[in-house]
Amino acid sequence: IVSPVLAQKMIGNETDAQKEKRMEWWKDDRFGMFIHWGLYSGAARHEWVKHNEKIDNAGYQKYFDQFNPDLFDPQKWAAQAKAAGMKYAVLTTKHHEGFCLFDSKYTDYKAPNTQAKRDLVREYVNAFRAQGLKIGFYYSLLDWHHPDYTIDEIHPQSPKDKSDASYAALNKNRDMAKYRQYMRDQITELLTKYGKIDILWLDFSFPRADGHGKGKDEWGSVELLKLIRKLQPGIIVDNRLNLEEYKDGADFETPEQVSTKELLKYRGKTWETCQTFSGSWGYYRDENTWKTHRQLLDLLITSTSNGGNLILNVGPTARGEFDYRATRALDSLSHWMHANSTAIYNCTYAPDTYKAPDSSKLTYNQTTKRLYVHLYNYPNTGKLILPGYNGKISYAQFLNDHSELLYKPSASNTEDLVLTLPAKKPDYEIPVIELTLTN
Ligand code: JFZ
Repeated sequence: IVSPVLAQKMIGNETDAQKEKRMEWWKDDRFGMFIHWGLYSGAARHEWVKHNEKIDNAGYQKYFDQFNPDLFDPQKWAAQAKAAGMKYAVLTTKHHEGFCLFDSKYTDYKAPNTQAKRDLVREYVNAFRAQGLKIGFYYSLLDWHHPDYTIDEIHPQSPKDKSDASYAALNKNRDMAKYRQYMRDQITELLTKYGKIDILWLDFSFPRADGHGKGKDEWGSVELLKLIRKLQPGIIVDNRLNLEEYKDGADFETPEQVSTKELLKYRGKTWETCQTFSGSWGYYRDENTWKTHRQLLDLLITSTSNGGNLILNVGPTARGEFDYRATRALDSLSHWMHANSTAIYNCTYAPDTYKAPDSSKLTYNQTTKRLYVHLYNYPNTGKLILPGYNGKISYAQFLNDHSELLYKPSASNTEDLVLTLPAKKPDYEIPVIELTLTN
């Protein structure tokens, strides 16, 4: 818990009003696509495979040698994201494995030196920008390949013996000051060579009392954030730089893989929950834990109904395609969003005066004064009670086809309204009713 006094420490001098303006599009857009793609996509068993299986650089080399994304078609990625109603994307330019999808002057460990022979980040930027999507970069602070990155608690070569002496022996030729410069140089490349970048997603901090973790001092977080703001004044930055003591040390919170129940706690904050289709972020061929369409919809609706964003992750294959399971999941979301996105974009949680009807969740557009009732269980009675809504609404319709829904005051409790619903549920997993509010 950060005390309010400490939280007043500032790195820059932006006012609250300026920040609100800068964040406006992001809050309105609500829904984005995360893309985790790298050499680990070839191993196809988790983006942490290098760490999980304690593979050294030599042992990992085969994934670099094999990398050949012959089906990579970023226009197709962008079209799939856009069809699903996603408004922005965030691509891993470098994940913990250290491999860079972009053409960096500061390393040979990059896509142009593989069979891909080109800057894949540039192609992503061009394709997504052309479709009107906002552009985000994920950049890993951790680096399990760089020779100057010190071996710590979270590293493939972390020692079994946790004594300071064994860490010191492993790190005698490693220099974090040089690694910090490497990060500044690469982030400068990313933020100067690709035009306007809308989001930077830095990942992640793990400060430890025993000194074998990493946080703001190891990353040089304050200096890094100043550099980022100087190069891209409009950019939106996540909260994983370990700058919690600064009021402007982050733009949004990042509740990761949390349940929809937990999202209720984030009301009133600025946040984006990041979620996977299947559990792993990188392509994991044999994973059998794919979320259902209903679970994905619930994440999207619950995020909006608690005033936050959802960034849903795709892990493309080593050939550069979204696999069929991801494609099917996106197709189902497209079907729902085509008809119901008005209940997501520019929406947030409803004022407390509106109680959610049975088995429903509410979203609310303050500008248009519309309330959206997401029907998790379609009533087989043909009736839906709107509790305490008498006098509060002037019109009701399904959102998907704008067909009128008739209502009248309840006979038993005149505060309530009773909506008449058709016997046949509209062809959406979770149909949405739009209520026009009288004020
Ligand atoms: C990180 C990565 O390690 C992971 O591979 C993926 O990229 C994800 C989006 O972010 O995972 C984290 C980072 C921070 C926390 C948990 C998982 N955390 O602070 O709880």
